[in-house]
Amino acid sequence: MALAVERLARIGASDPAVAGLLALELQRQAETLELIPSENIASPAVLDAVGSWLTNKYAEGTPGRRYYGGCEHVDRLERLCQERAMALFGAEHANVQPHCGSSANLAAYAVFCKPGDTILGMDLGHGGHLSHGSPVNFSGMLYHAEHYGVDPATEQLDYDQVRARALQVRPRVLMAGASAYPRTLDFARLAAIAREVEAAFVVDMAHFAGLVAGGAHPSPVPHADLVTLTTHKTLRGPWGGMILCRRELAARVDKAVFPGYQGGPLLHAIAGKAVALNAWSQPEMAGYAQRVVANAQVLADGLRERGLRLVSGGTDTHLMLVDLRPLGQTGRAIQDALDRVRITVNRNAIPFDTASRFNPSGIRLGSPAVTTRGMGEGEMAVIAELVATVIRQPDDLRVAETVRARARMLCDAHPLPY
Ligand code: DSN
Repeated sequence: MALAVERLARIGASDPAVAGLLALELQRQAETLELIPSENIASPAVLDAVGSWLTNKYAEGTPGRRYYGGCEHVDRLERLCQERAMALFGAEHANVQPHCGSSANLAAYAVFCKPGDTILGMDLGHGGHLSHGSPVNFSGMLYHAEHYGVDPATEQLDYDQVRARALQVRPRVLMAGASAYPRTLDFARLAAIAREVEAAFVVDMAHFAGLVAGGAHPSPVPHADLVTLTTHKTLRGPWGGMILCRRELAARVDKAVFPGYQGGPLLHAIAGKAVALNAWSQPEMAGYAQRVVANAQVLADGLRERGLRLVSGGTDTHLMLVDLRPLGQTGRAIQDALDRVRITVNRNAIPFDTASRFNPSGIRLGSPAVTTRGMGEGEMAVIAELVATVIRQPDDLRVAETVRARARMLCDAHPLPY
């Protein structure tokens, strides 16, 4: 914790209130098994890059075409980040400026659509994302959003149904990708559907970008017109977004990001993205991606062996959804019970859920953050046991005490890198 102590001392000298809250959050992270599948642990080098003096610089525009002076070094930095992204994912162009996944998605729609045009994405309740056309999100307000979902029997995508829906609604954009879908997607099949209905094919690979980077998941890049991603999930970078596309779309993508949706790029975040992308050139990162998937398998097996029902029966990726209805439990109660023992998950709707979004019928778990802490299959088997124990006895205080102590032992044996 030497790095963190030094940083906290510096912040504390100027602002003890903020330093105190940062210290508490650091302690929470250090002493918690983090199973939220969209979270991860950025390296100290990424944190240092994000916490740098690049936060002082304005650079609206793109490298070599800025609206501000003094951009010679940040131009090189942004180009370096773009080159690393293109090399890692085999893309012809990368825009590394999106502040987050949602702004990357909004820029993506703007490349192909006018307001009011039809977009077709996966239903949020079936695992999609707010920015894939939810009526409460700008994507659903600006565009005419239609949705496809999973098959009720398999809880997996039925590509014939997706095709039928696409033929019915004739979207300008077919959006694939999800935030709570535990299976890999057939990108070739989806691309063929998009071609058939003359839609642009966009893939949001925010959740599995790191798995693609490490070769543990099929890549959408050869199949899609445009790919969006976030950099803070499995990719292990700073909070942020990114867009990959073919060369001929580069100018339209760049214009959609700036001036379309954003002003000045967050150069400190771009520095962090560049550092994170560079880490993927190290051979051990492929091993990391494989371990994330293997660890998720062990977690899923352990939960199933203890009688829990997983949506779609399991996982191919880093995440899974547990259906709590057979146990008469709800997502909120189990999320809270796990919080009490310092295991963090998030409550989540499951396909065809009739419960409210605030207290849905499932929880979502994943392996990226604990894998980054160095936990392997042995630890995942223990975590499965702990999670299943709490799900079965959420209100038993003695059980909670034991589980909390065992979770803490795992955390202490695998400290944060700060
Ligand atoms: N809300 C994020 C998640 O947790 O999956 C996706 O943006």
